[in-house]
Amino acid sequence: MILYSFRRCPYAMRARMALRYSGVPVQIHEVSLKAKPAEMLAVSPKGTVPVLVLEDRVIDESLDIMRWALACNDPDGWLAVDDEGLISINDGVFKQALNRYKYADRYPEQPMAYYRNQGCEFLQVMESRLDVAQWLCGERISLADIAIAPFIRQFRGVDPDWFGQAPYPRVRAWIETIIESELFTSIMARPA
Ligand SMILES: N[C@@H](CCC(=O)N[C@@H](CS)C(=O)NCC(=O)O)C(=O)O
Repeated sequence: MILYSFRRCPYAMRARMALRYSGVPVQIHEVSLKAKPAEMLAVSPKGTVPVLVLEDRVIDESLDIMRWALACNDPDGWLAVDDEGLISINDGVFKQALNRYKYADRYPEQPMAYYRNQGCEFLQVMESRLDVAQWLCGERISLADIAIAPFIRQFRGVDPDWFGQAPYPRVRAWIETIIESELFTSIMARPA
């Protein structure tokens, strides 16, 4: 099985984490987004990563790849609780705010802080959840934590000083725990 991936893509990160956690063996093919391999485009013409090529089919949406991996093997019960609603807010309004915050010079209609404030609405939802439980959906880590974390990491990376003092201490601790985990560091390791 082959996973076409791009190391810094948050969608590819979530797919790599789920695949590694499940223990399903995959060969990772790092692609250049500027020169996507013809073999990848032949099986998935929409041209986004990640793309998982199975013997009998192709899965080219990151959440579908995660769910496929967890259906194969889910040792810690990441699917015991599911929160499609939270993940879709992340992938929708939050991701849009993140893009504008990160590339604010391309969206001069509003200042950078405006887009950051839009993203903070989601951080506030997360902070409230993490105030009452250790993870986003309760006392156990779940699909939502892993699906959302790469995007929060990007948000944090736009202005780490701001993030470090923003009123979201629980989100800060949560993202640090995930980023420092063996799972995350292993999927970010550069090939030797
Ligand atoms: N809905 C897709 C989105 C994937 C996506 O947008 N990936 C970006 C990289 S982060 C991509 O491949 N963009 C195409 C390009 O930059 O040419 C998924 O969840 O897999």
